[in-house]
Amino acid sequence: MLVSEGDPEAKYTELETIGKGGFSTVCTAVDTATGEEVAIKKISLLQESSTDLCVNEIQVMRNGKNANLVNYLDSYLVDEELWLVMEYMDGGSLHDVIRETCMAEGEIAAVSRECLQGLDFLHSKQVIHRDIKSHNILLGLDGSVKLADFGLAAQLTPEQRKRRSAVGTTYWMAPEIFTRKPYGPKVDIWSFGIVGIEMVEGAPPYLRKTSATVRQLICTGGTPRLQNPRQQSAWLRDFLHCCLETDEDRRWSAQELLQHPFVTSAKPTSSLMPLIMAAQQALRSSRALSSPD
Ligand code: 3AM
Repeated sequence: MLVSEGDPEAKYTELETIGKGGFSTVCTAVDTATGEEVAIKKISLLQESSTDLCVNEIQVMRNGKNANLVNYLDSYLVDEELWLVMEYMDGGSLHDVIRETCMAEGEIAAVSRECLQGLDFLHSKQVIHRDIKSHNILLGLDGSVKLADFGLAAQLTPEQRKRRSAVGTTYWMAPEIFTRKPYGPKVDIWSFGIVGIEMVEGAPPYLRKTSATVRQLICTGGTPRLQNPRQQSAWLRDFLHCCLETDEDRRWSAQELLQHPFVTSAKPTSSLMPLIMAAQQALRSSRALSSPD
């Protein structure tokens, strides 16, 4: 019931593979009828757990049409794979920008506003993303910023208003997940605070530590501190503090954070274009250097 009938290999002409994950491959393709470029995520269904992730991802994406979420287009069953067709984000990920460039505060604020708009939308539909990190924030060359990868998302219901299972990516996970407390949408806000630190410092806190140590530090270390706080404005520091409040009840919601002066003073998304282009250029150069043929 979730997938479309028909042969996607006739509808789309594949171009190139852009990435590989555990059980999935992402490639670019062109819709032969419209000429529109799309991304196709091909997920192997041979693993039972990947089937659950797929169903989850399709359900969230289908109901999640919003300017700050990667748009779902279609899905198909092809042999033992599920093909998820979505809009192609031609500017790479925020992780690429963080790795290859240095972001100014106005740019950090612009990315924050766009991501918080996406989170506000998801949370208004009682959906928790549960894997917010810079790798899952995709960019367009026009400066657009969208949340991606809904495989771990959870739909809350009136019967189940909180979740308990420990999922996510360690460095970005909120303390209440590790302490096994029932948790809600605010875990995404903590993770976005960690993305804020990535944008300032180039990496999440505790990156070089073992995962057991990271877990312990997140549970007991309080709000992670910036390495050189005096280099940032008071608004940015306060914004991060509001995201990284260890007490879930005191942590701000996406809606509240959209009113924070750091966010309301953000530059327009078009200001991100030079940064995104610079990151893409740097990545192309390093790829050319590592494979000169
Ligand atoms: O391997 P890297 O990090 O370069 O950003 C995603 C990741 O790239 C990219 O595919 C790789 C494997 O997940 N990706 C996923 N969805 C995408 C989309 N809709 C996408 N790139 C562009 N548009």
